[in-house]
Amino acid sequence: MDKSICVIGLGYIGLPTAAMFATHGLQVHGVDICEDIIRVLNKNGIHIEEPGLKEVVDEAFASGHFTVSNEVKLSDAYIIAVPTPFKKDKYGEFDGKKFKLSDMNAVISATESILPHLKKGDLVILESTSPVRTTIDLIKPILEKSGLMAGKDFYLAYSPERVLPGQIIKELQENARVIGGIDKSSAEQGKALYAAFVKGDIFLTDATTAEMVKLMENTYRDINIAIANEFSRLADRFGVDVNEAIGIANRHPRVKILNPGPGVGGHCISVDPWFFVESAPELSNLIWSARQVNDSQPAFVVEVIKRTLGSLSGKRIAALGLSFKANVDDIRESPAVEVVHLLQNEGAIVKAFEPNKLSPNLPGITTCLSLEEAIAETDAIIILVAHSEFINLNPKGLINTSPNTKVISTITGLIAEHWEDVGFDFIQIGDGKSEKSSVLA
Ligand code: SAJ
Repeated sequence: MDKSICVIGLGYIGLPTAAMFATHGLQVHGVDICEDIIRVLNKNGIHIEEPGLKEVVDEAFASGHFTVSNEVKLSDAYIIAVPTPFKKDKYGEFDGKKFKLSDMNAVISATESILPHLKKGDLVILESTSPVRTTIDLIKPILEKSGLMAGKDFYLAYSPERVLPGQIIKELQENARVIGGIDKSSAEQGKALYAAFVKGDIFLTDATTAEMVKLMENTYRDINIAIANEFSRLADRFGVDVNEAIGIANRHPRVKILNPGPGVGGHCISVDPWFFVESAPELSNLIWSARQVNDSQPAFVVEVIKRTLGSLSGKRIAALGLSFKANVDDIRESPAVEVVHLLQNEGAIVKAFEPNKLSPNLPGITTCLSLEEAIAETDAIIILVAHSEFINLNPKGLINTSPNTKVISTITGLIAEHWEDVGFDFIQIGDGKSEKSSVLA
């Protein structure tokens, strides 16, 4: 295929997608409004920590098929991959309860930036996760301001990204992809484009179904994590070790409970279910409740820490991990950051360490450049993210740096005995040890 593509938004999805097209022979122009991102990329740097991404971006530039700038360029296809966060200062309300609202400003500006270039035969694809009906009700009318008609003069489709941060390069190629067209030809044009690098199956449907599919996937996961988190609270109440109980329950052939943790973060699962609530609050009770459980999990973690340490005022705490999940550098909507803020609100003196982002821009949070610096002279070490570095920690090597320190883990994967054997007081959130109401006590 000899089409030229403009990818608008060079974030966690746009950059790998653009680079992937370029390394598969298409002429790609990447656009981002952030001048720093363009400067870094043009200097052979990269602004995102993601395994294998730097190599693909280097290869894309070396091929001569990839350019980047702040301006949209005349192309045959346009892919919109900009963020759809929620509004920070405005909420919806239903039945006396507040819900979060999507902020579609970036999608609107990206779509408007295509307008001066749009010509007959072009293909426009929205990748950003969006409320159901966005393609038809928001994107189509904006593009038709050009005087061209969607479906008649140009093709328009929705194709959500479905890749897992940490495995983006592999999943971009191997995952099944859904392409929803505003008509059949738009979906087929989308398929012809993505077939350049997608090895997984490509399913064609209409745009609104594709939007619903994407929201259903992330909402399903959110609800499943919420039940795991709720089980951790119940186990805590009953003096049961939640991970042992989950391990046994999961031996049932039709049960697969996920891992409880400090909460749900990132730019996807903690945001997308709200798009359903926003559009139909009267129909989304379960989805709404799951969001509330996951959003309040950091407060539960801090409750357990308080029970373990007593008053947190003046307590010195090392917080290990700040990213929203294991082995990524992304701190957006991170429950680990929320835990640190809540500890500080209780008067704790927190030193944080994030191995994948040594100096994150987090005003008010003290970060350390090494693990040793973070854990020196502390009353407690709180493990907030299941980074491989932390899972593979050797407790023997730490006991001298931090004697008399309690270790509180919010993640699954650390083995209590390894810590206890060398003298640490080890508590796992949901292990039922910090609550004295155990049925066995
Ligand atoms: N988490 C738990 N317990 C678990 C699994 C995850 O607490 O058992 C937490 C993580 O620590 C993290 C959050 O949930 O804070 C979300 O992490 P995740 O790995 O479940 O998902 P994301 O946000 O990295 O990526 C999701 C994926 N969606 C699904 O798995 C249905 C990915 O495929 C999507 O492309 C991505 O959202 C997206 O961009 O929408």
